[in-house]
Amino acid sequence: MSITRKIIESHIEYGEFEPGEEIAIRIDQTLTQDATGTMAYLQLEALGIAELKTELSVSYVDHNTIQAGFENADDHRYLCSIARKYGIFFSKPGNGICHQVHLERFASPGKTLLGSDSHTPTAGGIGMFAIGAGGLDVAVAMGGSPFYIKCPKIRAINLKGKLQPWVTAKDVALKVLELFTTRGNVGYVFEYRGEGVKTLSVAERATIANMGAECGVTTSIFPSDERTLEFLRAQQRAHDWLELKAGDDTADYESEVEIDLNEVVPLAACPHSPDNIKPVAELEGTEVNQVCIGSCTNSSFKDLMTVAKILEGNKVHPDVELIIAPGSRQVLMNIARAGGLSALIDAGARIAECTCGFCIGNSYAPATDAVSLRTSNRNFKGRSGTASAKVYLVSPETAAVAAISGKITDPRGEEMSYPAVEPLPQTLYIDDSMIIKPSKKDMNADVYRGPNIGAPPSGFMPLPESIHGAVTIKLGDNITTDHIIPAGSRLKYRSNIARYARYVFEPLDRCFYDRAMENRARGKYNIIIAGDSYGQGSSREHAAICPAYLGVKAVIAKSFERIHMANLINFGVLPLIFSSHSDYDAIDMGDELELMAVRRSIEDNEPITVYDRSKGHEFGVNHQLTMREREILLAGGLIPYIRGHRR
Ligand code: MIC
Ligand code: SF4
Repeated sequence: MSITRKIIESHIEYGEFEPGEEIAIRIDQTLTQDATGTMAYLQLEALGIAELKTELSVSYVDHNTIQAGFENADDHRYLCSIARKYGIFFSKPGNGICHQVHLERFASPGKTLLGSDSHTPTAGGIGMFAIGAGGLDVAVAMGGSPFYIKCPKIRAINLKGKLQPWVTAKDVALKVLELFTTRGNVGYVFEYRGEGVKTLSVAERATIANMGAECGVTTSIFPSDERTLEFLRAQQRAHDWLELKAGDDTADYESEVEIDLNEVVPLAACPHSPDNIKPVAELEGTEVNQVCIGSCTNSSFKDLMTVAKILEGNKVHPDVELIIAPGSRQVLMNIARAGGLSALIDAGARIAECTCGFCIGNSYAPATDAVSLRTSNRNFKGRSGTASAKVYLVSPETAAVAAISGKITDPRGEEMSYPAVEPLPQTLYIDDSMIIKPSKKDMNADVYRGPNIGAPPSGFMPLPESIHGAVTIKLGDNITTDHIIPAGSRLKYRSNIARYARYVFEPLDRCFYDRAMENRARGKYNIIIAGDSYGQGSSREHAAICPAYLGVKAVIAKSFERIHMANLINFGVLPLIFSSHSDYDAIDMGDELELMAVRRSIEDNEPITVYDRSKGHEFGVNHQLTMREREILLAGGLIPYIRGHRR
């Protein structure tokens, strides 16, 4: 059996292992981060969940840590008090990025993890079946309900050979993106196997699993072997180890590809998409203004020690600013003990907190038109906080070399020999004092709610018989959730829907909010038209909640990404698919649409007829909804659906 199948079959609570069919799996662990977590816990409370049923749940604070104003701090206090009430581990701000800390301290091979962040599959590096989801789905899983997904198709990625000096796991992740792009991978698991796997440490595997999120897969997973045991031993968690390997029979795999690690070269994802891949050699000479090293993709001990060794005895180029955000306090403490931190400071790096920071665009935004080289995983236009910036995603090695030379440089041309740093120090220093352990749940504990803590979404209405609305915006392909609802400086409103909703589509069309409100005031629904791969990127359910709050009732697109589609359904917004792409071409912004007998069509699992009143023509739209999803939509969303089932 494949590893994927082994874990799914040992956790299945509904359905059978049949790719494409709906299944529900038991969730052993959950994680939340603050930017999605406040809403997740507000919904947990609203659902009246009194007790957590998971083996372990952790609440991290790593995204919203700027604290320019009371809002972030209010959220942190709310999260801390909720953790105490429910018996959840609470990782304080500054302790690190959720995925890095979870890998170090909690992730276990063979178990399932559901996280309210799209990079939750990072834990696939340790052999965990780890999936990203919206906060509401995570809240429901904390209450003990299984998680529903389409049983994945499995693509085997066979690794052979060994990476050459200066070529890294990040280059493998970028190679995978070059092969499979950011679209067309919905419903897949990328399962890594082959001789090459054992040449990679857990941190390197985690880097590759992390960026599977950019392909849009359900998750990525590696075997659990001797290298995994090595990692867990260093973390003093050998007891969490279990061997996990796939059999020789490849019948479970829908397809197989081979990557020869010897052949991989340093790569870069060029502006403005993680799949716009070019060899670094082709970009040589491009002037660089900013270099940012860190994020949940590349901030392990090895990553940062390698950077430190490259920078040792050098200075950051006068025209470059170098920002380094260690992935966790454990990494920071260990590079400090190993002398790496002083090498970074000596070279002239700006040392940032162990948080997401630059990656989410809430700090260290580049200058106008600047070229920024980053080791993070997303370079969508404007995500850095500067719309005109050009962001390239590269390995820490390529980033460090550019920080010295001031130009994009193929690191293989370096005179120095490759600093082959061990994955972890001889003795790993571990101190969990910034993780507050739940003593035991205290349902009477006070929950702190400052003025930034709004109410969770409410007022859900069952799906109407028909929908009369206007096309409020017409979009192209590859619209990301960063386009739908920006993070960066707007992040602090995550727990305040009415306020945050003002920024829906802000990066694309600043008038969307006014138009949507006007339609809503006139009793008309808002309808979004989009191209392929709508909702790429993050798991933020605000990209569904905020449009729903503005009266968006349907998105008609050529195709959807998994997590966003699930979030739309959870908040009662219909994700509909054009039957014919020429209908997309015919439609314009402002067109008045009538989705006729929509309720009945959803009940009967039939296509829906749309009448474009402005153009005077009809067209058909489909959906790819399971029975449960149709029931959720009929009820008006997951919360009313759950309440209905309790009655
Ligand atoms: C991201 O990398 O885009 C985020 C910020 O981590 C998101 C979560 C969020 O929007 O809060 C993600 O990846 O899910
Ligand atoms: Fe944080 Fe960036 Fe990772 Fe998202 S991708 S969890 S913002 S470091």
